[in-house]
Amino acid sequence: MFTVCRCRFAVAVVVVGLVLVAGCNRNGPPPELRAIQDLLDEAAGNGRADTIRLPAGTYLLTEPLTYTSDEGFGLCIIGAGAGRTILDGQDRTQLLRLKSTVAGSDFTIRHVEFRNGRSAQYGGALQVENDAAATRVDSCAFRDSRAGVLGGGVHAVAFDGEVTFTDCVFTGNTSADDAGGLNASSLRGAVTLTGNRFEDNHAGTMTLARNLLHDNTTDNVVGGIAVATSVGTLGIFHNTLDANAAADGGGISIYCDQAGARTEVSNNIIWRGTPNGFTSSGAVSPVVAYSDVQDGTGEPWFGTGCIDADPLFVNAVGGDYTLTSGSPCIDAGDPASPPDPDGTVADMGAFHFPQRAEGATADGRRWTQMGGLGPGGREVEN
Ligand SMILES: [Ca+2]
Ligand SMILES: [Ca+2]
Repeated sequence: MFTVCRCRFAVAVVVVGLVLVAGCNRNGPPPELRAIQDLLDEAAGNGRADTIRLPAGTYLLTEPLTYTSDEGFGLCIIGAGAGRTILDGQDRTQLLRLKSTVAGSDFTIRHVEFRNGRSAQYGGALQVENDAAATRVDSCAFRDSRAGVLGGGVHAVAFDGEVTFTDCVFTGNTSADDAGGLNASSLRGAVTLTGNRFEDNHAGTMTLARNLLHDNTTDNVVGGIAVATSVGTLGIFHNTLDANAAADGGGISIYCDQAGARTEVSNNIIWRGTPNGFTSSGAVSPVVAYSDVQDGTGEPWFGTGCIDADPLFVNAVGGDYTLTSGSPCIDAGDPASPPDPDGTVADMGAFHFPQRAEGATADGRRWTQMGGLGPGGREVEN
């Protein structure tokens, strides 16, 4: 699906076929890691866009790979696939740190697995600060990493740039403070998180669209989705949350610092949040619409189209959060939302229940069931 490099400029450096040497070098990082760091250093100042390809293999890091640049050109880092190209911090080092302050320096990271990262502060596995350009992370896995402050798996922040995570897996990450899986924010840009999977991350996670979050736990606030904004607009659509627990805000928690902030929360399933499914604080009191929220009935935020009924997942215990045919969430989303790929009214939650055979939609378009992140796959139009 993601085979086309999104660098804004022509690819200038392509490195393939690095020879991997297993184990560590007592006198420093092994040669293949030194070679990668050399490429990053060169890319940071060569006045053009670069792509660095990481061949399949397990890279045992003893110090982070770093890239700090003030040139307005992009950087792509592309692996052979999560599970094939693995950066392993051996429980002692952060894995990758990227930083830029200028426009045009888009970062793309794709098909890489990050695991066993450690950071005393931010981003146990990956730390990205891209103030004025886009950060896009596609089809990566973040596992078993830990941060001392924020973003056990990933810490990705921007002032004006957009931050996008698509089809990533976050599992077993921990932070001592907040955001066990992912901390992503942009002061004036957009944060878009689509099709990601969050499992067993400890502390909060933040997400927006079509994410599945279950069994996340924190001792602080927010087990599932934590979103904060000062004056921006937040949209939280088509997420499925189940069995997320926190001291407060087990499912979704929204904080709006100033009255100018806007929020839209609709088409979600928020089930078994402990102690509650939804909380908000700050200058704005968001209203949830067209969502299935356990114990939401009577709450001031329980708005138009909301229901409080068992979503009838196929097998929540087994991690299958697709809907059974009797689910009250089917066709219960906002009628004004884009229709499901099968042409019917939007279902609540991350996975829609297909009511028509593949290839047949009401308006003649075709759609195909894809093997996606959920056990039932996701559906895409084509
Ligand atoms: Ca460059
Ligand atoms: Ca539907």
